[in-house]
Amino acid sequence: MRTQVAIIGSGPSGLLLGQLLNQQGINNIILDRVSPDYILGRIRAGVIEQGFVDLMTEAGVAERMLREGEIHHEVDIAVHGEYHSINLLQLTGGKSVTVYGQTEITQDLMDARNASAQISYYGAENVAPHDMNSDNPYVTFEKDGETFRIDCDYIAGCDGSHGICRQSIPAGVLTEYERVYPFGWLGLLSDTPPVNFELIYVKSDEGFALCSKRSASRSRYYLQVPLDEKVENWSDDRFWTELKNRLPDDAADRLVTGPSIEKSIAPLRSFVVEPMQYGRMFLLGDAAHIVPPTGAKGLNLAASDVNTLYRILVKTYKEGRQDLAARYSEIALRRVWNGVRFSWWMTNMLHHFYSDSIEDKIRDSELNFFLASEHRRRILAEQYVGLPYEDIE
Ligand code: RFL
Ligand code: PHB
Repeated sequence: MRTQVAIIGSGPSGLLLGQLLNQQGINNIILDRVSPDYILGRIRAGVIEQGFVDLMTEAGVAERMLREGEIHHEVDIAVHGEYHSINLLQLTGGKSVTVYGQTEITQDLMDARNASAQISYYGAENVAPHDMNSDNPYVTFEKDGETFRIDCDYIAGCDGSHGICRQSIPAGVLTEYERVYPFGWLGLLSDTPPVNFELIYVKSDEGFALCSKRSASRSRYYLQVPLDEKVENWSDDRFWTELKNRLPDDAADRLVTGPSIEKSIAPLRSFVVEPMQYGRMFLLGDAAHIVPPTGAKGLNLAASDVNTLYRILVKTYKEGRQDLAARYSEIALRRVWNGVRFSWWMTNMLHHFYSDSIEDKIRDSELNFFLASEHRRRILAEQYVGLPYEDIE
């Protein structure tokens, strides 16, 4: 087989890139090792920046997002029982975020893919990129006992944090930067009305908690837990009791509990590789960087990588700009590092580090400092709604 762009990974990065390229008449094949249902079963992000909504609109897949997604002009931060409202709209001169689940985005993109003429292979085993540093890269994989080869111009590594693309780059090419935090997030999804219209990020003596949602009848809550905590130790009852414990009193009184639909623990880390490319293979989204979810930036950074590569490839194919592909990593990384810094900063300020050290007191002081004045809240708001995408010249 031959295609222009071989895309490894059918998460939001791979699907969105495939859809945007398809719309420009650039052929692509998507490979994923698991099934569509498995991908749709992962409960992850919920807060979407305007730039991402605009990109989905450009890709022709934002119709349901615009209809069903909730626009949020505000986000609340509760510190030891006291609320601080961050008025995103006013602080950023008119910007807001959309609350719409990653599962729904993935579903919308899969529907568009199915309606297109582009090919996808799910359940693809032993996927491997080859000759990425030559002008003739190719990808091999196995399916139903048969081996396939895809010759292509470029390979897009959209295969998440444990994918094969990053691992296939020879030793010594990449530099890895990593920070592991001493805690994870225990998430619970339930068909109960959310405790609040706005999201509430909660700092309490017992640790961080987050009240989020997927709709007016579906809630998503998170609790900071120590790194070695096991999900089996958390009955629904224990989760709700601990959440009430951490929430401000009025929210604890309003909280509607119910059976969980999903419960899982995600460890928190910050991770970046440089460069985000090797010859004709590019790394996008979680394949290149991981951020702790505190700033809601993971999926949004994946979208900005897609935006960068998409615009570079369109100029490459349509305007013959052969110089641009080599600049993907340098352009993408500028925005990535902003997101990594913001997520790290929010994580530091809002979590309990179980240390009772001077750093804990300084983190408390920093949070209070940033919440205390309008121009400091603006710094937080501008980053929460998302920094602008860079133009590709
Ligand atoms: P994905 O979604 O991991 O998709 C990668 C795909 O690649 C496939 N794959 C392979 N295919 C073939 N061969 C191989 N060898 C392969 N290895 C892997 C996988 O099967 C998979 O289908 O990466 P992508 O597309 O880059 O998307 C990234 C996002 O999923 C991630 O950044 C966000 O979910 C992070 N995140 C959040 N981001 C936000 O912007 N806002 C949020 O509110 C937010 N909340 C979250 C989050 C992540 C969380 N967890 C569980 C990590 C909340 C949580 C709890
Ligand atoms: C979510 O709804 O899953 C969510 C929202 C905000 C975050 C992280 C996760 O910062």
